[in-house]
Amino acid sequence: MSATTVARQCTLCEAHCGILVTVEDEKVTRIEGNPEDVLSKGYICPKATAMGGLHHDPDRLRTPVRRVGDSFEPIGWDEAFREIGQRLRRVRGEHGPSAIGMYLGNPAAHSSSVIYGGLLRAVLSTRNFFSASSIDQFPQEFVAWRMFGSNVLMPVADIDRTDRLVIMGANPAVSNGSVTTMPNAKARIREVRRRGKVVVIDPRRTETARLADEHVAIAPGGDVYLLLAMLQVLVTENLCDEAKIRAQCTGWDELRELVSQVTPERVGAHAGVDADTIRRLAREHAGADSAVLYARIGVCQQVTGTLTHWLVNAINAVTGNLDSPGGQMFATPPIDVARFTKYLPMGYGAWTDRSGMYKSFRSELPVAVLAEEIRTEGEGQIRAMITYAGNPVLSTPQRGQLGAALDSLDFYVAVDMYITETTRHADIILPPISPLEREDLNILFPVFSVRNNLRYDARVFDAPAGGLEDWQIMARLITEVLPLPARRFASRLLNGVFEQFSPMRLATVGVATGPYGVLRRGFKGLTVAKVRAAAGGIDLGPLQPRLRALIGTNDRKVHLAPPDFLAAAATLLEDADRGVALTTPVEGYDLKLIGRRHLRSNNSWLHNLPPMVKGRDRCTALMHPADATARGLTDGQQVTVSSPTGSIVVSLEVSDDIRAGTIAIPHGWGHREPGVGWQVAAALPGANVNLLHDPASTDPFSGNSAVNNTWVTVVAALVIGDAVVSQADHGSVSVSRKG
Ligand SMILES: Nc1nc2c(c(=O)[nH]1)N[C@H]1C(S)=C(S)[C@@H](COP(=O)(O)OP(=O)(O)OC[C@H]3O[C@@H](n4cnc5c(=O)[nH]c(N)nc54)[C@H](O)[C@@H]3O)O[C@H]1N2
Ligand SMILES: Nc1nc2c(c(=O)[nH]1)N[C@H]1C(S)=C(S)[C@@H](COP(=O)(O)OP(=O)(O)OC[C@H]3O[C@@H](n4cnc5c(=O)[nH]c(N)nc54)[C@H](O)[C@@H]3O)O[C@H]1N2
Ligand code: SF4
Ligand SMILES: [Mo]
Repeated sequence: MSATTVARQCTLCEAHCGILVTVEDEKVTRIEGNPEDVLSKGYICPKATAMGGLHHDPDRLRTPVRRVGDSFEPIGWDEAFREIGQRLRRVRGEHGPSAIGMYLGNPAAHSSSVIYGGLLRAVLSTRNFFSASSIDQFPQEFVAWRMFGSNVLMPVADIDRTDRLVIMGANPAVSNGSVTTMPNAKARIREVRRRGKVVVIDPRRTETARLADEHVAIAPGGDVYLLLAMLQVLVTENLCDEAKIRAQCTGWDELRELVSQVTPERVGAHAGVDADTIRRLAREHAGADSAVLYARIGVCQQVTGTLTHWLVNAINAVTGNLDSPGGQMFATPPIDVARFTKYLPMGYGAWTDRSGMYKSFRSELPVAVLAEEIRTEGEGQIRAMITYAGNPVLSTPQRGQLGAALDSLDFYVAVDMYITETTRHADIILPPISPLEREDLNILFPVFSVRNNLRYDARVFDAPAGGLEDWQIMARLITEVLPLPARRFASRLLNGVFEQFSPMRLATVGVATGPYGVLRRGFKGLTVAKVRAAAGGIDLGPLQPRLRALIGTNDRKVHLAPPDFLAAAATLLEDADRGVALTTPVEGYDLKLIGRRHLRSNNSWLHNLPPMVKGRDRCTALMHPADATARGLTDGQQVTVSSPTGSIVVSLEVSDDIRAGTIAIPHGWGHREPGVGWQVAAALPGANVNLLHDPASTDPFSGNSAVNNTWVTVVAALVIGDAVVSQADHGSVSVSRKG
């Protein structure tokens, strides 16, 4: 058999690295980096080969399945959609549109099918829409909306041109960048070092920190104090770009007043960073020709998520680094999403969850209340669910209640290719075809890329007969939930119409009418046909200053000092002066738990592929030697980690890479539930760290889950013979074999 090689992208994470996939005899035999890819230039990480592994994984579902008792049996697509339609319509008829909830997970954003996911959400018009965004970038979107007038205007760090890169709460050497798409972040960081300086602010000496010139091991949760004090130094030492600020921003006087008394000496101890370092960080940021402070989920998943990202943007703005090369910029993507979305209402507080604690933001509710909204009886209760490409049982804090909540539903349909900890509770699971069987255009991530670009995904395998893509599944769900007269006839008609409007076709129109498109630039302009023909995509140049064109605030200025942000910061400072800081331990708990990502893992769903899990256990608690010694604990030992919310057992990894007083455990593990289809993952299950996080711990502005904000204790796990006895899973004692 001859081999064929196809160029496309790895769609596992935001980097979307260009890959060359070689197929022999219907088998993927090699996956390499594509040197012609305009953004990744040949780089891939070890996860790229998982694209082949996923395709061939025997545990991946290839047909819809229906629950029968405790197991699933295959059913046909038509039968599945008919049943789903009947049951969803019944729930809505009896209880109204909000009785159907929907959760959209992370991989949905990695294909253009997400357009149809959005359409389904609109057609459902439910108040109970949730997504992984509310345990991820919600604070950044919230800040973008309040400062720049649109949630899409999350600025990109122009790292390829900056002279100074300060990374706060992100580990791009492992994650390859997020909300700043930067495949091969390591090489880009090395380039910044050649031009200038790289600083990493992180409680752990991460893979990124090892590449940097300087590592500041901040106390978890201390960033807000550090940033306020940096601003104080910038203001009192007159290090700000006054002319640019006056031209670009409003709120400068209010911001200055807030920070004027926040000296590094006053708050340094709360940040866990000494005053001299804070002063130097501020002076160096102002002194560099260009500088960018780039922050991501380490500081999003905090009760101060919104405040921290506000201060990050403010520091970049007041030092003259907003909307200029080497600073924070906005991309010019081929489909200029930010141009139209700035007119969309954010619907902030248009409704709340039923407890009244959480406001809707961009017309969705924080995932932190998902289980509660299913469990709490009465008017407005969720009685049916649709999940699309998400695993919230593992990926979100729900006090371990979400599985049982999903079981209690009248009906639950999951769109996923695996029987996971979440989808195992479904009545029907609808699997899309494998990513290698779909053709696509990367339309979302050029909005956040470090260079303007457009890249295409060719099919490696023909779509199997009868297989559906996610968007086709979404389209069929839409026709089932629409109130149609003469249903059978009308839905057939509508399905025919949808088939003509594939996301690829829609994108073709979007690109043609976009900033580089043929409609604007004539025959030399960009078309999808040209991108298809270019095996590594098309580079559209470096980021350009364009805030004036994009800004959506009423006065077309950057809002440096939203009054509610000022008030919240003032309260934090008063509390800190009283000795109650976010870094002060709570009674009975003495270690701060943070998260950690690994290069061969991607949230919860690559643990079923042997090459991704080989080697030693990675679901460990990382602890500083001083903390281990103080507790009489040793490396490799099984320990019980407990918070007021729950406890789990993991093995201990002792290392001075982590700041004393802090421990780090990765999320996405805990493949222990019965009936899950992941056979490889079940053999090396790890533990679900989200059982430790209190769902009520959230950023008060956006409702984002504050999973880097949990105080815990760690003790030796009780071991009897070769079994570990743990108080895990909310008090129920469980016994499992060691190792
Ligand atoms: N404690 C803690 N929790 C966290 C985080 C943390 O740092 N700490 N990080 C959070 C973040 S940033 C995120 S993004 C979330 C992720 O949270 P989720 O999006 O809820 O979960 P994933 O683990 O990404 O699960 C993705 C699911 O989609 C399925 N899938 C994969 N590809 C496709 C596809 O093409 N189509 C369909 N239909 N299904 C597909 C997979 O089989 C898997 O079941 O986790 C969050 N949870
Ligand atoms: N290999 C791999 N790559 C991935 C993913 C994956 O699971 N695995 N997930 C993808 C997804 S969905 C996302 S959203 C991105 C996320 O990409 P990143 O934002 O880079 O995420 P993390 O690697 O979790 O880095 C967060 C860092 O914040 C630090 N941190 C924790 N608490 C604090 C704090 O209080 N202050 C400061 N300053 N730092 C703190 C942690 O130690 C950690 O190093 O990665 C994407 N890429
Ligand atoms: S960084 Fe790795 S997982 Fe992410 S797109 Fe590139 S190869 Fe795929
Ligand atoms: Mo994420």
